[in-house]
Formats: sequence, structure tokens, C-alpha cells
Amino acid sequence: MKTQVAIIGGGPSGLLLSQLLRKNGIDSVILERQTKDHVLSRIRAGVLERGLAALLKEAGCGARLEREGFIHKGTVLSFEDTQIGITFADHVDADVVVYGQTEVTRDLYEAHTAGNGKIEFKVKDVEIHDAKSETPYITYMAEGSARRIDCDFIAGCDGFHGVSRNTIPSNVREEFEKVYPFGWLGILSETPPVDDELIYASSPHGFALCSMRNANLSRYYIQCDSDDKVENWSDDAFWKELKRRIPQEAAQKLVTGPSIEKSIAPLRSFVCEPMQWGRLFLCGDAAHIVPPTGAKGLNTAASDVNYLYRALVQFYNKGDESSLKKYSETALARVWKAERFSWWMTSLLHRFPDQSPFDLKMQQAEIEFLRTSTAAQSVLAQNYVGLPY
Ligand code: FAS
Ligand code: PHB
Repeated sequence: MKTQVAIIGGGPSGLLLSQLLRKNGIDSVILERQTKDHVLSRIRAGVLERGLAALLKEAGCGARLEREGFIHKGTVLSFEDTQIGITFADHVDADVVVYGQTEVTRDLYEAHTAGNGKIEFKVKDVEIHDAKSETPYITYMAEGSARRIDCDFIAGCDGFHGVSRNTIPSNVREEFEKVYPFGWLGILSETPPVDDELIYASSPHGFALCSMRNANLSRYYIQCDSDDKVENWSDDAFWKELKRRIPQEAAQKLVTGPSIEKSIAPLRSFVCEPMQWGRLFLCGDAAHIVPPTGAKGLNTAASDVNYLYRALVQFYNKGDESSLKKYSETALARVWKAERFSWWMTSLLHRFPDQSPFDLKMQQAEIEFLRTSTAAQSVLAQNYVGLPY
């Protein structure tokens, strides 16, 4: 098979890139190792920056998001008995949209199918060849037979556990990582959200987050031990723990119900430099991971896709390779700012197993500064709604 851009990974990064390329007359093929149903069964991000919403609209996939997305004009941070309401419009001319990553992926798959996009599911043994040449290719197995795709470029959109990143030689690649000593236990429940805004809560018992998907679908998280197991947590145990971590007025009005999904996500910060090698370009989780505290994972994947798609259009339409040559530098400039914000929110709001009384005082002082400083709130708002592309 021959294509212009071979995309490894049929998650949001790969699908969005494929859709944007198709809109600009550039041919691509997606290789996905799972089934579509498996990809759509993942419950992940919930908050979209305007930049991602605009890209989805540009890709022709923004209609349902515009109809069903919840515009959020602020967020709430609570630290023990202190609550800080951040109103984005007081600081930036932007807001965010609450709309689950699952729905984004569903919309992208629908557009991909409607556009007769090419995708192969349940592929195995994907291997990248000659990425440093002008004629890279991919070999893989599908339906028991060996396949090959010859292409001009390869987009590694295959997430943290994919093959793309490790195709960059270890003596070329530099990896930066911080693994946090805790995870997030998340549940989905068909109950009304506890508040109109998201509540990021820090308590002596640990962190909790109150989020939502729609007026009758709520998403809650509590910080848990990194080696904790979902089976250790009954729904009742989860609700009881959540109530003692969020502000009391929220706890009193919390509507509980059976979980329809329950999972634990590990927390890490990770960046691979560079994000390109020859004609291989990494996008999204294939290149970087953030703790979800800043709601930056999916949104930073979107800015990578934005830079790569525009550079590819510039190459195919004008023969200009300059943006492709600068892709890694351009993408990493924004990636690192998202990493910093996600690390800062995580460090501020979580209780670390080994933290000292001094460390706690630093968290309390940071919260008090945030509560009393417009400048500090403005920095949070600018980062939360998403820095410019
Ligand atoms: P993805 O991992 O979504 O997609 C990669 C795709 O590549 C997958 O479909 C995979 O099956 C496929 N693939 C992998 N290896 C392959 C191979 N060798 N061949 C072919 N295909 C291959 N972000 C937030 O903002 N908020 C959150 O609350 C949040 N929660 C998360 C919870 C979990 C458990 C995880 C893992 C991530 C979470 N994220 C969250 C981050 C998440 O939203 C990612 O940023 C987002 O999925 C990135 O999208 P992709 O880059 O497409 O990677
Ligand atoms: C979610 O709704 O899943 C969500 C929202 C905000 C975050 C992380 C996760 O920071």
C-alpha cells in the first residue's frame, strides 16, 4: 500500500491528524492495534481548550461539541477550608468546554468513516523502517498476513506504550520523567454534578476532583496509593472518601449512585526530546505525558497535531519543509509549559506520602498567595484555558 502520511495510532491524535490532512487533500492511513470499540471504551479527559474545539471544527467534527459541550467560565480550588473561585474572564478572554474525550473520539471516528478514511484495526508487530530516508515504510501484521505501507511521512500517534518513540535511537532520544507516588481512582456515575464548576480539592486525606460529562453524568476522582487496586474500592467506600475530601457544602449536596466505570490511572510527567527523527513525527502521548491535574493531556496532543498538520500542508502545497524541520522545537516549546502547569497543580493539591511539615506549609502559603493575588490567579487562568498555539 502507498500513502502520503502513515499514522500509527487511532486515538484522538491520530484521528484528528488524519481528518485535518484529508480536509486539505492529503492522503493518510491509520494503523490501530485495538478494535474501534476498545478505543471508544476508554474514559479519559473531560476538559477541552478552545484550541482543540477550534481544530475539531476545522476538521468538520465540531457540530456535536457545539451542541452538547458545556462551556465552563471558571473553576474552583479548595484547600482544607479555603475555597478559591477562578473566573477565567477576569483574566483572559477564553473559557473551556467540558466534553468527554470519548465523545471527541466518537465524533472523529464518525467523520473518518464518512470521509472514507483508511484505517486498519487489530494490527500487530508494527515496525518503522528507514525513517531517516525520504522513503520510509512500515511493516505490520493484519489478519494473519504481513503487510507494508510505503509513505512520505510517519506520524507516531501511538500513545505512551506505542512503538514510535522507541524507533528514535536511544543515543538520539533524551527522556525526562517524574513518576508521582500516587494515582487517581476515577468513577463515572449517572448522577447530577455536585457543582456547576469543577472542584479541585486538597484535604489532609488527599486530593479529589469533582468533574462531569453532562447534567446527569458525573466524573469524580480521588488520589489513591500508586499500588492501589480498583477492587479495593466499593462504591460506598469511594463516596465516603470523596465526601471527606471536598468542601463540606459540596459533600452535603453530593448525589451518589452506582459507578458505571471505575479505574485507576497512574500519574507521571514525561517528555521525549526530540519529537521527530527524519520523517517520523511524534504527537500526543507518544511524546509526552502529564498528570491529569491540569487537564492538559488531550489538549497538548491537539497542539502537536496542529503544528504537524500545518507543516505537512505547507510541504505538500508549497514544497516548503521549513515548518517540518522545526516541528519538534515548536511543539516542545508549548509541551514544556503544559508540563510545568500540570506539575505545579499536582504538587500544590496532592498530599505526598513523604512530605514534611515544611512542605505542607509551602502548599498552604502558595494557596494563600493564590487566594489573595490577582496576578497569581491570572497565571492559573491563562494556563488552565490553554496557552496560545
Ligand atoms: P492515546 O493513548 O489516546 O491513543 C494511542 C492509540 O495508539 C491507542 O488507540 C492505542 O491502541 C494505539 N497504539 C498503541 N500502540 C500501537 C501500535 N504499536 N500499533 C498501532 N496502534 C497502537 N488527559 C486529560 O486531559 N484528563 C484526564 O483525566 C486524563 N485521564 C487519562 C487516563 C488514562 C488511563 C490515560 C492513559 C490517559 C489519560 N489522559 C487524560 C490523557 C489522555 O487523554 C491522552 O492525553 C490522550 O489519550 C492522548 O491521545 P493520543 O496521543 O491519541 O494517545
Ligand atoms: C475529567 O473530567 O475527566 C477531568 C477534568 C479535569 C481534569 C482531569 C480530568 O483536570
